[in-house]
Amino acid sequence: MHLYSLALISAALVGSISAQNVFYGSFIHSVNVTNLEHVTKGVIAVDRTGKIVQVETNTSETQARQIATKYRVSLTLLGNQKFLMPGLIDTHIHAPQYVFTGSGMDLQLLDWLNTYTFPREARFNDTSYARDAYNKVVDRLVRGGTTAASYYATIHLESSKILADIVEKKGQRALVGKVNMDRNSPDFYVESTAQSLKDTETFIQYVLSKNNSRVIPIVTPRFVPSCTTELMKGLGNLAAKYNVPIQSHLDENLDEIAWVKQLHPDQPDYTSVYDVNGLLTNRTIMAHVVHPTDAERQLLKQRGAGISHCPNSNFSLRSGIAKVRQMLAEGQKIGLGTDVAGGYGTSILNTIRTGYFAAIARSFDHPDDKYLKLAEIFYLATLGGADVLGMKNTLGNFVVGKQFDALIVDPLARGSPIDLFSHDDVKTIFEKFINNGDDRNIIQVFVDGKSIHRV
Ligand SMILES: *[C@@H]1O[C@H](CO)[C@@H](O)[C@H](O)[C@H]1NC(C)=O
Ligand SMILES: *[C@@H]1O[C@H](CO)[C@@H](O)[C@H](O)[C@H]1NC(C)=O
Ligand SMILES: *[C@@H]1O[C@H](CO)[C@@H](O)[C@H](O)[C@H]1NC(C)=O
Ligand SMILES: *[C@@H]1O[C@H](CO)[C@@H](O)[C@H](O)[C@H]1NC(C)=O
Ligand SMILES: *[C@@H]1O[C@H](CO)[C@@H](O)[C@H](O)[C@H]1NC(C)=O
Ligand SMILES: CC(=O)N[C@H]1CO[C@H](CO)[C@@H](O)[C@@H]1O
Ligand SMILES: [Zn+2]
Repeated sequence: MHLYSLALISAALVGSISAQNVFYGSFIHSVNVTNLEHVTKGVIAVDRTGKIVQVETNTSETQARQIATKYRVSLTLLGNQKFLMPGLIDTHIHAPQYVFTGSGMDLQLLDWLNTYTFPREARFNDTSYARDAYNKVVDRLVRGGTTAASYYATIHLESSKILADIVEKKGQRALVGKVNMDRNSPDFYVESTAQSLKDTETFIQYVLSKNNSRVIPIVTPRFVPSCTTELMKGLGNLAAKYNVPIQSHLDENLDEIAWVKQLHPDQPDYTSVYDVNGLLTNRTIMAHVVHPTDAERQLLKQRGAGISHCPNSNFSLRSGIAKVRQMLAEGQKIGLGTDVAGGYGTSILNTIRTGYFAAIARSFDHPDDKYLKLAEIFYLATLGGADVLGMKNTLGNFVVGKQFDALIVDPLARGSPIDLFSHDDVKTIFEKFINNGDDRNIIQVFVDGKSIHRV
């Protein structure tokens, strides 16, 4: 192995590659959808811009020290129980709905929107209320290990800007969208088409002017029933003009699908309504996709759109269970979403567990859809999520050249819900954390190599 010779590498190389952090210990990450790699005695070196510059496996501590010396930094030893894993990715979350997360689970989608969601979101016309709520939700996500999220804000321009500011200040990575609604909405929570488009363009320009690669604007028509064709077309044009991503909801609930059919009898299906309005691109994220037809899945694949699987759907709002096994086999882009507050919590760890049970429940009714393995669910929560956010080449696992968005997990942290035994190896410890761990175990969170949270 060439590791010993590393110490001899000339100062010239050290000058060109610098690291600010070199970790030694265990790490776990997805190599691909089926291959979850558990590394012990691993080294990960991260440079000042947060880029991973070196990854080694099966290394002695002496060799690791030589690598750290090469970069002129001290070695961070993880020890026998702690491990590194990629940051978790939430591809679908409504930030304002955090204020009622975990309550109001008694209704199905359309009644739930009118009864709980719209009145709560309407309050975000008050910027001080918005600031308080958005500070809390972003803190909560970061503590739970969500390093990247795709947020819906509300229809309000000023509050949406505040969400983007807060994400930037706290160092999380996010897509942030001002929501658009110009029809079938209550009087107290609706915009005119012209105002909606104007505010969206202002919002996009505002976020782009930050010139911060971690905070990106995303065009966010709420869903077809709440957007006129004129608005959808205008939003499609804005997404193309500024080359920004798009997010919305698709095929979540059977009543919703029937409503879209009634609103757009000229289109063959729900997916096509987005498509003809320029809203289905390779930077689009569609949430749910529980009941797509074969033609809709083909169209999603053809356009390269991503799917946010929100497994909580069938359990919280009783919408149904997505065909994740089938869509993975088709090579669709899929990640996980909490769908706060249709989903009852902000935790991606919890969404992993719900996703696991959702797949098992589906396999009972559909024996051909084999339930998902831990490797597959973990992929959805990390590398798959990165793919959906359009960041697969820069995020999602520990590969040289990618950005270091990562968590240090300590199974023995203060108050830990996990106990360990002498026979627990790294694989077992990781599984215990995934199934029983929580934010007490996430002792440090990095985005772009920068520590944004430390217990
Ligand atoms: C996943 O990676 C492993 C080796 O690391 C490889 O054997 C396997 O074919 C890959 N699977 C897919 C679906 O790419
Ligand atoms: C790790 O290193 C040891 C000692 O050099 C060697 O025996 C072992 O085969 C290596 N394991 C892997 C997976 O490379
Ligand atoms: C904000 O919306 C609420 C609820 O619809 C309304 O009562 C209030 O007057 C609005 N406040 C402002 C400042 O527009
Ligand atoms: C945006 O940031 C990049 C990289 O940090 C920098 O090179 C560029 O000059 C910045 N552009 C503007 C318009 O500030
Ligand atoms: C996405 O689509 C754009 C424009 O249609 C194209 O230029 C780009 O290469 C595509 N990107 C990917 C990753 O397919
Ligand atoms: C609406 C819908 O598809 N609901 C499903 C939720 O999950 C259960 C268990 O798999 C199914 O029986 C329901 O049909
Ligand atoms: Zn949603």
